Amino acid sequence: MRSSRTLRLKTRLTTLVTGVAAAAALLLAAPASHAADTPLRDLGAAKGKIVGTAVTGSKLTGTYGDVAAAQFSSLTPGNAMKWGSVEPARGAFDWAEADRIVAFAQAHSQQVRGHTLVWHNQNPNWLTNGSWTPAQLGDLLQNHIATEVGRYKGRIAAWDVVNEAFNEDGTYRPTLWYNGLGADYIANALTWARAADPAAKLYINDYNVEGVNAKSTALYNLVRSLKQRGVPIDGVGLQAHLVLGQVPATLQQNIQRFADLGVDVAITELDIRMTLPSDGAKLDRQKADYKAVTAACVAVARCVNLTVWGFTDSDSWVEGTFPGEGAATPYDGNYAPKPAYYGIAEALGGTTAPPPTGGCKAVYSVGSQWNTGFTGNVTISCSGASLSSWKATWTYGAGQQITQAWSADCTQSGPAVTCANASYNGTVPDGGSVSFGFNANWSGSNPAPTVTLG
Ligand code: 9MR
Repeated sequence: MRSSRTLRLKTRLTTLVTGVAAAAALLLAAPASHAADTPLRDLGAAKGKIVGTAVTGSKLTGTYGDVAAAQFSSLTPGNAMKWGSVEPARGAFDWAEADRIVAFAQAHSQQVRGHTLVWHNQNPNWLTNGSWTPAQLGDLLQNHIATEVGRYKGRIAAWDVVNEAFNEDGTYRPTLWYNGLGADYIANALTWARAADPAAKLYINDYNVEGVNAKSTALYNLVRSLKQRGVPIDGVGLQAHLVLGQVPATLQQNIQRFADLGVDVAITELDIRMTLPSDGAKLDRQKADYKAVTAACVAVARCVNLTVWGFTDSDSWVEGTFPGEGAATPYDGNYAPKPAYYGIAEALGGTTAPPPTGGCKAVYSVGSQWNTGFTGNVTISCSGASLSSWKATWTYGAGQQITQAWSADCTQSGPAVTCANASYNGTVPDGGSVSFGFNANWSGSNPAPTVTLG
């Protein structure tokens, strides 16, 4: 415990240093830096809430890993623990990505939400194409749960045991499981999961159950009856894949009614999509929506976890699934926090003002660094403003020397660097961003310069 705490502190320190580099930004409209903002995980802790994100295991390095570790106190594997991922061929298991996420979480003092054991999607072909008697199907499911939950026993805070069991009208979804085993596949799955890891909290998870409606009422009735029967059920997951401007008015009331049944509630897969392209007004609306969802969770003591389904727009399922929609997460594709991020922070009691609207800014960061060289990146982003051409300038304070640049025309004279847009990337639209990169030499120290945008 002590060593993982130390590790986390070290990581946080690294993140802080990176954050200081990221703060080397100049805002055209108003100078402000947010490097000292309290991370979401700490704001959440002060309110008794875990703040999580879905992650892709292979991406947990560099800036993606830094942000995931610094900001979130819980990770959910986006795909890595699904049956099709862990047992693609019968009896041949692949735990690599799931193990990696669990190890990362342990190293950064984060919880893991296991996702998901019983679902109608992302099952292996050998399972879905097989023909099974009910007894065989029940055995397969029991073994799957015992194997996966058993493997991670003691390391998973909560399991989404059953995922998406209902139709929109509140009837049971006809799936492999329901059709083969009847509605009690749910109670059995919960019982088997409890046997495999008595300490893990066991959830039923679904979408379109955020407000009070036919589907959430069916879920409510199921949880009530499971509790009455003594079936182990600890929580309800409200996925919250929402559309801009459509946070259900009954969200808090709905969370409360589940809490009143004596179960925990988690917002498990929050994202709020908009029609692309994004612009300042939509991003502000999205901020208000994220803030409203977070506030509803904050208002109910038993709402224990608020998890976003990917923290960056570069790691979101939305654009691939809803053509023309996207920008659904709290960070843009270049890891710059969007207004939505500050919506979450404010609802968790954060006091730092959001980035000023009506401006463009340039953020300098060091990607990788080795003994003599490093790769740098500058991201120019606009909100409530736009650019048709740009020039970023800075002065190196420790003799750094650029050797090669891409996506910009860079010249260096002594310590003075000037980088102008290339022919194809002068336009930075409202709500958009442009990045360029470079390789450079350094020795002794490599302090981040302040970038001026002109
Ligand atoms: O984010 C997941 C995406 O990468 C997969 O392609 C998709 C396949 O169905 O599943 C996504 O995650 C889903 C989650 O497991 C359950 N709720 C809905 C999520 C978005 O589809």
